[in-house]
Amino acid sequence: MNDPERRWRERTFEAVVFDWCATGVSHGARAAPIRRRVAMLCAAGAEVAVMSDEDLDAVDGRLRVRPGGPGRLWLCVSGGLELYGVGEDGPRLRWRRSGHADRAGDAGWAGTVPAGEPDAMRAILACFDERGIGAGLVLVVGGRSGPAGEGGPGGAIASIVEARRATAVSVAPECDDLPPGVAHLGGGPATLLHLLDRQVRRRRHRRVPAMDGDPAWTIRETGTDPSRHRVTETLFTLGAGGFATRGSVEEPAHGSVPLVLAAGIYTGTGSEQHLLPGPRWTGLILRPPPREDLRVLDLRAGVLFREEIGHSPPVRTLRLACVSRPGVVAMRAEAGVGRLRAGSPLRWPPEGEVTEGRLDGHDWSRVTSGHAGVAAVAAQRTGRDGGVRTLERIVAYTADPAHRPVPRGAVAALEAAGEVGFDRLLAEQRAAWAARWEAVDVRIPDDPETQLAVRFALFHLWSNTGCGEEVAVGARGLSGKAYAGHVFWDADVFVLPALVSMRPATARAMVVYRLRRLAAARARAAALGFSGARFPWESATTGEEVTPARGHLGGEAVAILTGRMEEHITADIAWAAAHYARWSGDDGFLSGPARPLMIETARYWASRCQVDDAGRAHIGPVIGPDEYHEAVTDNAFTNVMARWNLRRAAELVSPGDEEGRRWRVLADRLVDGYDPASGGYEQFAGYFRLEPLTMAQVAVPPVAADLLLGRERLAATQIIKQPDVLMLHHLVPEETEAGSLEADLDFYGPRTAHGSSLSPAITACSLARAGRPDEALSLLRIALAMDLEDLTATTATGLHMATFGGVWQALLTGFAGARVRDGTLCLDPRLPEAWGSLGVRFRCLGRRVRLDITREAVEVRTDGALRLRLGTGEPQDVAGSARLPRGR
Ligand code: IFM
Repeated sequence: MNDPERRWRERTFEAVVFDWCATGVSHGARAAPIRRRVAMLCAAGAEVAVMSDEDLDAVDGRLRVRPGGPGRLWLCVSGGLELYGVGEDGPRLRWRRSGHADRAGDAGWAGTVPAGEPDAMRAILACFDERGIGAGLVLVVGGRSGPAGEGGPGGAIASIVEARRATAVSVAPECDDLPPGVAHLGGGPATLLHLLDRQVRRRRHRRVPAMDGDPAWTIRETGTDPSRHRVTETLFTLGAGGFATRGSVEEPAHGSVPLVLAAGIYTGTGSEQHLLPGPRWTGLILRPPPREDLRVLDLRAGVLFREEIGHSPPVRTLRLACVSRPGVVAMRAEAGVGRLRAGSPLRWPPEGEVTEGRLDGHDWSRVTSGHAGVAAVAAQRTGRDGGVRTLERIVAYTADPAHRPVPRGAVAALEAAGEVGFDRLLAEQRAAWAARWEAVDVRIPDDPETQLAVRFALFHLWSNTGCGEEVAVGARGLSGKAYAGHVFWDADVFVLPALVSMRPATARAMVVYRLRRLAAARARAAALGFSGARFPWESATTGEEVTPARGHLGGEAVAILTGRMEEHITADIAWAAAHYARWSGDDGFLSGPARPLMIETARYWASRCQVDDAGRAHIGPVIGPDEYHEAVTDNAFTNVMARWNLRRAAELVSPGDEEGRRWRVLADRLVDGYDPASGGYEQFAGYFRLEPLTMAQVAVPPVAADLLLGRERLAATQIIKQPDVLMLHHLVPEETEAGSLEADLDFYGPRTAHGSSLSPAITACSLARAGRPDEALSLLRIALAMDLEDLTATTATGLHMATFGGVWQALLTGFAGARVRDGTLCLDPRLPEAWGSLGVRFRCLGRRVRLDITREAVEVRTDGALRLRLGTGEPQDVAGSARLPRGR
C-alpha cells in the first residue's frame, strides 16, 4: 500500500465532508444507505458535512438525518451559499455567504473554483475546529467528473490553505486534472458508501484513532535514545481533574518511571511527606516491544499518540485524561495479532499498602498510606480486526487525603464512561480542550516555535493542577517526584497569576489551600515567639514546615536553611490572595474569606520587625529569592513585600483602628534598600560591598553557579541565582521608586546566573515592561526551552510549573503589558522586532478577553462590558469589540 492510500484506508477520521452528488441520490440512488452511515458516524462522535449545489429542502428532504450527537451534521447547500447545522429538531442556519464572489484562492492550481466553496469550506472547517478537529483529521470526498476546477469539496479544499492537511479523494468515475494531493478512487456512490463503512467499522473494532500532526499543536519525539526517555515521559504527562499520568511507554522500559499522582494526596510525615503514587493503568504486554516509535502529544486535543516505526502492522496507542470527567482516563492500543496482551489493567505502584479485587465485574486496586489513599476501578476489552489485535481500557480514579478511598466511589464514573464509549469520550475530550483554547491561547504568526512552546506551558498549567475546593500545586505539578510534590512560593507567585487568567476558580482554590492551613501558620509563628501567622517555605498536607534540613549539592551533603529563613513566602501568599481578588474582580474576597490571612500575615511582620534606635525597622536574618546568599539582613524583596503586606492589611481594618495605624507607621519605617546614588535597590544590607563578579567572568547562563564556584566563594560575590530585587518590581511595582526598574535591570541582569528555573521568564517579563522586548524575547526563549530541551537536566523528575506560570505572565504582563488597577484592565504592549503581531486570549475581571496587538493598534474583544485603558490614555468602557490605536 502506498502512502496516500494508507492515509485514507488506515485512518480513523474525526470528520468527513462529502459531495452530495457523490451519493448519486439526486440521480435516483436510494438515500437510506447514506442516511444510515451518516447517523452512525454522528452517533460515534464524528462530524459529517455534506456539500451540494442543490438547496436545503432538496438535500435535507432526502437525507433526513436528525443526529442526537455528539457528532454533528452540517449541510452546506446552494453551491456553498449557506451552511446549516442539523440537530434533533432539524436544520438551523449557521452561516450565509456574504456578497461578492470568491477567488480561486492561493493553492496555485489551475481552474476556477465555483464562487461559494472556499468560503463554505472555511466555514465548515471552523465548525470542526470548535470541536477540536483540525484539518489533518478530515476526510473530503469529491464526486464530480471533469477537470478539478469544476468544484465540489475536493476543489474547494485544494484552494484554501487551512485545508491542506486534509485527506482528499475523488470517487467520480472519471476525473482528469486532479489537484495535487487529491487521490482518484473512482467507483461513484458505491465507493463513498465503502469509505464511510470503513470509518464505521474502524470504530466498531475499536481501532486506535488517528492524530492530527498539525505542527502548531503537536510536540513530537522519535528515536531510541534512552537518556531522553525519562524526559519525554515527563513532557508527555497527561492530567485532568487532579490526577496525572506520566507519559511512560506502555511496556516496561529501561529507566522508565511510570507514575500516577493525585493532587494533595501525600504520605509520610515531616519533611518526608511526598505525593503518594496511585495504581498504574497504562501497562501492556508487547512482545517484542517496538524498537523505534513516533510519540506525539497533541495539545489541541489533549491526547498522547504513539506509533511504531518500521513494523507493519505497527503498535499504536492513544490515551487521554478526560477533562470533562474528573478521574477518568482511557486508552486504546493495537498491534499485530500475537504481539499484544492486555495483562492486568491496574499495576502496583512502587510504595504504599496495596489491596485489590473485583467489584461489579470490574478490577479495582487501592493504594493507601496512613489515612490517605488513591483507588482505581478498571474495565478493558480486547478484540480483533483482521490481523490486528485491539485493546480498549477505561479507568476511573478516586482519592482522599484523609480517608481510605472506597473503590465503589469510582464505579459510577467508570460505568458512565463505559456507556458513552471511547469514541464519544474522545469527541468530548476534543471539544473540552477546544473550549479551553477558545478562551485562553496565544497567536504569534511570526514565531510559530514560541507559540507552540507557550501552548505547551498552558497545556501543563491546566493538566498539572487539581480541581476542587482547595488546590495544592507542587513545584513539579503532578508530573514527577522532584520536590516531593511540596508547595513553594512557585504556586502563589508564579502559577497562580497565570491560572487566574485561565481558570479563576482554581486560583481561588489555591488561596483556599493556604487559608485552610492558617492555623498551622499561626502555630508556627507562636512557636517562634511571634504573633500572627508564618507560612512554611515548603508545605504539604498539614501546613507545617516540611523543608528537609539537609540535601546534596554536587554529591556533598549541605544544610538547607530555606525552611528556617526564606520568610518572604508569608507575604507572597498574602500577595497571591490580593492578586487573585484584583485580577478576577472577586471584590469581596479580601475583606471576606481571605481577611484573616491578610490580617494574620501582617501581624507576623509587625512582630518580626526590629526597630532600631533611629526608628528604622529591619528584618533579618533571612534568605531572599536569591538563595546563593543566606542569613542576610534587610533583603529588599522581603522587606518591601512585608511593607506591602502591612499596608494592604491596614486597608482592611477600620480607619481608626489602632493596630492598623501601627502597621502603617511600621511600614513607613521599614528599610527597603533603595540607593538614591545608583537609582536602584541594594539586594540586602552589605550586598554592594561584595566582590563585583559578573556572569561574563564565570559562565554563560543559565548555569548552577553554586556548583561551579562552590557555595562559600559564591556567597562572597554579587552573583545571584534568580531575580530578587526584580521580583519586587514584578509583584509590587507601586512600592518601588520611579526609574528604579531600569537601573536594577542593568545592575542585576549581568549578575544573574539563572540558576533557578524560575528566573528567565520573570526576567523576560521585567525586560518587556521596561521597554526592552528584544532582550525579553531572548530570555523568554530560554524559559520556553527549560523543559522542552531539558536545559537544567532536571526535567526527568518533573516539569517546572513556575516556569510555565512565568512564561504566561511574561506574555500577558510583559509583552501585552496587561495589569489590573482599580477594576480597569490596563494595557501597555511591547512587541519585539521579530513579532509583527501578538494575539492573547485570557480571562480577566469576569470576562473573556481577546487582544490582537500590532504596532499600530490593539484590537480588543470581550464577552461583556470591561473598563480598559491603553498606555496613558483615558479609561474607556468596551463591550463587544473595539480598536484602540496606539501612539508611536
Ligand atoms: O521555589 C524555588 C526556589 O525559588 C528556587 N529553588 C527551587 C524552588 C522550587 O522550585
